[in-house]
Amino acid sequence: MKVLILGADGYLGWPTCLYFSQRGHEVIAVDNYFHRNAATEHDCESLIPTPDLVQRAEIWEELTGKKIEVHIGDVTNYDLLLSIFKKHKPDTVVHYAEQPSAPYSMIGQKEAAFTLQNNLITTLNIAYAVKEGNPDCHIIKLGTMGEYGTPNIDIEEGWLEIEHKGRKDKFLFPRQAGSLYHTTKIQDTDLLWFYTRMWDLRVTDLMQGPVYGLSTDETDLDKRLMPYFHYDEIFGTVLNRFIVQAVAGYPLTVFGKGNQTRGFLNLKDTMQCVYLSATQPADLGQLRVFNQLTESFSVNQLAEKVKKIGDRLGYNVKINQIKNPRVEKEDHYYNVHYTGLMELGLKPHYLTDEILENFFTITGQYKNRINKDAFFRGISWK
Ligand code: USQ
Repeated sequence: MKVLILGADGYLGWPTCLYFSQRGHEVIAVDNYFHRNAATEHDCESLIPTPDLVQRAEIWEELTGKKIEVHIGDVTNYDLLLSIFKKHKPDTVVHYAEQPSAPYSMIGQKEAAFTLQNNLITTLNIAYAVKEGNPDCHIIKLGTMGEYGTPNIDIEEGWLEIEHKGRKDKFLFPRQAGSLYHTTKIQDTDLLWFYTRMWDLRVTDLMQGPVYGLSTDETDLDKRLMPYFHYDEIFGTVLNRFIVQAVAGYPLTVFGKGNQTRGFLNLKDTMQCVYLSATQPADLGQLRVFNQLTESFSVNQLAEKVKKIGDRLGYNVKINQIKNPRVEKEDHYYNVHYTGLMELGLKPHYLTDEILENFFTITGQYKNRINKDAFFRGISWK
């Protein structure tokens, strides 16, 4: 398979490049270094020293003899994207080329405008590049569980059959986002659904929950191959932040009551989900939606788990409930259906004590690089 990975330098993008390359597929990697530049601008660099994408591809080739072709460029530039599509004719495109942070999208007008423009134009360009460059190409888009919000009914896998005044039809599950970033993910699902109906695209939309971890079989080969790992308030996800906070001796930042519940998954399982979707693609004219999570936890449950293992390792972990800077329900119903990826063959790595211990061990090696000022800046939703 030829796989085009857009947003290849990011936390998920780079391990995905390695995962496909290791399994013998031809990988073309594209990134514009948005998140590196934003991390420098906001003083929240990766915990782990991370060579740039070109250097990492060279390191990978030295170690394995496998080549990843890198293009540094912006997917909002349609001519660039189309030329890549025409040159490589990918079988699959994996779309990570979005501004991925809810807090970033809520900083102010400039960041909101960037998020809206970047996330919608990249998605639009991909739909056009597939149509004009290789109409058979399977689009795998990273969506988010946050598109559904926290409704007071079960969350189905993408679609909902509705009976209204004696008639039935099937619709995308109702969505109500909790940040501008999540709103753009709803909008890009809508864009792809529109063009799937118009042009018979084949699309898989992976509605992913917050990811944790910094280790895959491929990134473990060499420290220089590890993912760009955020623990800061802007780009870090909650469990990744809690582990680094515990290592730094900083009280865990539980927002509000901490009963907010989300569906989580290990970084290794993101790799599996994307790979299983690519090797068993959607049909032409199908928007296939999978809910991408392996288990649900409240923020409090995560904090307790981190404290238990951290204390056992001698970190004396404190938990601090702070005023929630976000606007979100702190007590809510949460029951998600997610059987589709299991049916494709997903074998989950659940959040065991052993996985947490291993996470502490790796993170502890970078303790002297932790910037405590990045943990909390109070980016407010109001
Ligand atoms: N939270 C805390 N303390 C923190 C950080 C977060 O209590 O220090 C809480 C938040 O208030 C929220 C929950 O933890 O209730 C999850 O927050 P998060 O920062 O881990 O995740 P979120 O902002 O929702 O976004 C992340 C990724 C995004 C992805 C999304 C999946 O950055 O790209 O789409 O997870 S989901 O949350 O299911 O929408």
